[in-house]
Amino acid sequence: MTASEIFPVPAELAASAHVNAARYQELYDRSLSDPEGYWGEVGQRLDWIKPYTEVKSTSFSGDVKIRWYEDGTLNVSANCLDRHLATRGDQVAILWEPDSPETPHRAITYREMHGEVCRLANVLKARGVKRGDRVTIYLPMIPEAAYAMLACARIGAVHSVVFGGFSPEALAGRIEDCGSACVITSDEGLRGGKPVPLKANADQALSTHAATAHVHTVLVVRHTGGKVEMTPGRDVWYDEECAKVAADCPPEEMSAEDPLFILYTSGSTGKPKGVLHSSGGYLVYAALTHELVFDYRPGEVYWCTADVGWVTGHSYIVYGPLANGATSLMFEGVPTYPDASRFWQAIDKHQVNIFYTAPTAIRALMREGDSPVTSTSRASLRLLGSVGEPINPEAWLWYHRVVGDGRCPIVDTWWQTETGGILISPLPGAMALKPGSATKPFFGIKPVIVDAEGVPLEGEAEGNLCIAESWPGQMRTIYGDHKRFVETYFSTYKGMYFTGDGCRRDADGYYWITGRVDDVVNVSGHRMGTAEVESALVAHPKVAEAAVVGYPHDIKGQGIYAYVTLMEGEEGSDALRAELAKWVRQEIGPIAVPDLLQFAPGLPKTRSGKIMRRILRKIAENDYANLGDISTLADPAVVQSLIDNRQNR
Ligand code: 6R9
Repeated sequence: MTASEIFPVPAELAASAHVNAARYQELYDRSLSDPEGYWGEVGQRLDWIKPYTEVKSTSFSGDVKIRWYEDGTLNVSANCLDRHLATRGDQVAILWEPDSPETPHRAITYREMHGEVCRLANVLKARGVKRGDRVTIYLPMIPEAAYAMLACARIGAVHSVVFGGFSPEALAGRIEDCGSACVITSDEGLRGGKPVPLKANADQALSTHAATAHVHTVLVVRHTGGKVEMTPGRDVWYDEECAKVAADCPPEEMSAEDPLFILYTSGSTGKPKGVLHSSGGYLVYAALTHELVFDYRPGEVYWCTADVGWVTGHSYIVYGPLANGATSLMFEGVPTYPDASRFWQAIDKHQVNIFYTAPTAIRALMREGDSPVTSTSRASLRLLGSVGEPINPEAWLWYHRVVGDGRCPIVDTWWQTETGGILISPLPGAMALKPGSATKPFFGIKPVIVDAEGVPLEGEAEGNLCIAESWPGQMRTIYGDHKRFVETYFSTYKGMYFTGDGCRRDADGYYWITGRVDDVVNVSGHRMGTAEVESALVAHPKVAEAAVVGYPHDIKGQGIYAYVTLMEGEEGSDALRAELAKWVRQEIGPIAVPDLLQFAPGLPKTRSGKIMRRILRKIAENDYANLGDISTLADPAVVQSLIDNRQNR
């Protein structure tokens, strides 16, 4: 199987990259043996108002305390903007590519962005927003989203970005949980040519939830010009308010440990958790990983396709790139609008050098065949990245061969909302690549694979992934619920951070994330990674995407239920079912063959592209009454269609 192929570091890259193999080993060893020394030096990449003298003060036991650069003070927005003005004030900070290629793009320089952020910071102050207050940002992918984040950082307010695709219900819950008194939104968003009624959603959230009555200000960006209702006193136009204030706003001096933002993320149980990140440690980690993992060089155009409502957008569209003085491309639209060539055309248009996207997008585009890609040049591309879920070797190889013309290394970056930045990933000048493996830990990261009893496993091993030592980008707590923080992450395996992911380490010390451990099925006593079965199914030429879950089975304990989306133009049939069963048997073995296989034209996905297996599990279990909250799905209608076509035999 080609998936076992190894892709060596291109010689030219080994010579020119920030980090080569020898340097990686040297720095990695040092970062573990002398974390104070290593992180103390690295922290100096930021501008501190008062330099830190204490680097690390962390404990994973008892009450769990995580503090980095504790006595230092800084301002995050000054680090992302002001300090670049003297050297690269006229360089583009944000390159904005709109939903439609017909709409003109925007190029905002560091100097312009500094003015925009200062004005907005002054507007927030004029509306009574103070240091420590929470501000909810509910915006589409427009530059104002980045301005809003940095304006909060400038005055010491804590932002909570809520993905523009979330429902009024979800928005209200998040406003309520953190008690934010100000919401920044826009008239409408635009995705794939369709308007998204953001202001109307915000109105609905605020009018139907009494617990949000403390919201005193809704700041509305004029984006599409769509008609909206304005509640006098509460609602004001962003442009009108910005015109009234000065374009200068001195940055607030913040402690390294003051919170920078809250970002809500779902766990396996309960309501979304407000993951809280710090100012100093978070920015050090986001900036360092952005520079080294993407081997970013001054002047390059870097494009991360994530949404700012997702942690990837926080760390790798806004904070990391801007702290590094990079040019960060922000895209408003979707990969398939107006057609499946959109990404590749935008790469040519803006001469993008580094491109970072998610496996779900890669698979969706792969399904459209090679010609939408090969009709473009992509000669500017140098490096590709992947994030969000395990990338199956089939998609990896296509991304490498077709999108990257076989010349661009792929960094498969494993991390989480909780980790703030990338923890396991190739450094492209240092690691040979194995398709489907996130390869090796970043500096300071000490992965530990444990068995079900929590016993650390050495060498080649498979088990649950924990991290033994803290790193500066780690979340500090769950907003308002430190007890839940300790219970969720530090009580399963004492003294270690538990990631919730399964992982295998091979003979070369490479890490392979096998998916959430809650997605593992046990068939007749055999442990089976659902991702493994999915990967096998997707490797079949007629399959575009697959999601696999376990369901109760009388004899085997658990059976395997597979939902399969076929390539455009393919028809589901019993013959194809049998063909796929045979295929999986060949790829992995008889224990991996799905017991039930349903052809599904669409899968339930969050707007960030993650398949919601929780829902698929319920459908597989015939438990339709307890589907839970489906409001966060990109297309809630797929759920009924899946139920209607459920397989029983
Ligand atoms: C950044 C982000 C975190 C979960 C994580 C894991 C999965 C992310 C991955 C990956 C395999 C990768 N995940 N990147 N699995 N390989 N390169 O996605 O954060 O939304 O919090 O999700 O996503 O299961 O635990 P978040």
